[in-house]
Amino acid sequence: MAKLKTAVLISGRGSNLQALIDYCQSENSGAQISLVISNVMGAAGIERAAEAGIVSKVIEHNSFPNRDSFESALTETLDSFGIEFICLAGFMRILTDAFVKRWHNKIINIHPSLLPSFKGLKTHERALKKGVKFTGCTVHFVREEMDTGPIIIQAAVPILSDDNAESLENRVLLAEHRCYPLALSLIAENRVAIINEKVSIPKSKAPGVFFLNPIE
Ligand code: 4DW
Ligand code: GAR
Repeated sequence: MAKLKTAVLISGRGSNLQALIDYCQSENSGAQISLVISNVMGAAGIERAAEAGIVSKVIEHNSFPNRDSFESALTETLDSFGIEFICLAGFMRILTDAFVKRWHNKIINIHPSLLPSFKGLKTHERALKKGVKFTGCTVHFVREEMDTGPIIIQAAVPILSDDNAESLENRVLLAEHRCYPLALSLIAENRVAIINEKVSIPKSKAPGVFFLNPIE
């Protein structure tokens, strides 16, 4: 079976890109990363792509007069590589309605909270401030409205009493690196259906228990 030709869009560190690269390097992966695009020059993720022998392009939003012309450049590049699917991995530019429509059900994003809680930025600071005992991460299809769209997979991560934003970020990142490749693999294997804007993954297993935090 042909592998799903995937582009990963980044703006920075690229640790989720790395997790996707590692998954796609396994022989029986259903997806391949054909292109990495960064809107930020010098983003660390570009180096990760190079090390894996993946072509990367820097398309700086700053060098375009508006969002539409920036996105035309994105689309032109994506089309020239025959890209079929897009993963946003720490990509920090809002995509316009037109772009999201053009790629309907073909763009996913990873977000460092249990959506719909803590949309937007500074998720870990806000989760700590609220005092919730679990946070986590979410992989979801991208819709016009930011941080919405059918949820594919979530991981719950406990918040410990001595956590700060950095320790919590590190724990959530471990979960992100498990979830993102899993979500892409489920999609590439055609196991993800969207019915009435909800994801259904037939025959997937769920933990089927509850978790306490704290315990005793
Ligand atoms: C996201 C949402 C908003 C901003 C940055 C990231 C989350 C993921 C995402 C990226 N692009 C998206 C999404 C999404 O969920 N839905 C759509 N597009 N449609 C954000 O506010 N970015 C601002 C710039 C920040 C910066 O450059 O530092 C912006 O003005 O684009
Ligand atoms: C990740 O924690 C990702 O969930 C988050 O940015 C980080 C990127 O790290 N994304 C968002 O906040 C989207 N709104 P990475 O570059 O190491 O993958």
